[in-house]
Amino acid sequence: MPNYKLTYFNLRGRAEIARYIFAFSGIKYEDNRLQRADWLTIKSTIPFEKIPILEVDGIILHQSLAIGRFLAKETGLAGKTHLEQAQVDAIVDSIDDFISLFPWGEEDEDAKRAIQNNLFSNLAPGLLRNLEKYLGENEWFVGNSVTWADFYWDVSSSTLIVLKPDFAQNYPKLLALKDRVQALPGISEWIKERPETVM
Ligand SMILES: N[C@@H](CCC(=O)N[C@@H](CS)C(=O)NCC(=O)O)C(=O)O
Repeated sequence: MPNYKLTYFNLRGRAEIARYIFAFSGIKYEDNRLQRADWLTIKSTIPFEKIPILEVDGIILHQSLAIGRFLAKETGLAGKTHLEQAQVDAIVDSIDDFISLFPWGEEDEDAKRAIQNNLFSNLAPGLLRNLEKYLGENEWFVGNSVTWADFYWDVSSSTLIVLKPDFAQNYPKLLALKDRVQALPGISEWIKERPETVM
């Protein structure tokens, strides 16, 4: 088993997808959570100067979804065939397109709230409707077993629910999928034991 070190802030954010995969798969890793001051001193030493990064036996991977996809492939959570993998990736990307529109770094609180409100009012319903339709009566988004797309829905929607508690309230199938993910072995324990952070 390689030596894994995941570096991010003390947040769920863009590292939580990797942490879910580690938790579900029972893989040990170092969960390195940086204070902002420490980050500023090491930022310039990191390729592409953004976190999360995952060190795999000392090789640095960046981009949370590249990290997630790599870990999913290593652990059988990426989809069973190339076709399923493309379906899984497309769900992850559809969710990420929306998440990436949020002004996470905006310091003007009024401007931030206005952009968020616009996204929740105008774009969220379409995404949620499409995700719920895609899931249909199935247990998981793709194929007949859980994949990291299901994990990504849970971690992403949990952050969005912090910003807007009723974000997914009209989508019972998507809420039930969150419950199924959160009840999975490894993940349910992780949710209880992880550091408590707002995001
Ligand atoms: N698309 C990248 C985004 C990486 C990113 O923007 N990371 C932020 C934290 S979520 C960061 O490093 N911020 C600190 C900085 O830019 O100095 C990913 O998914 O990993």
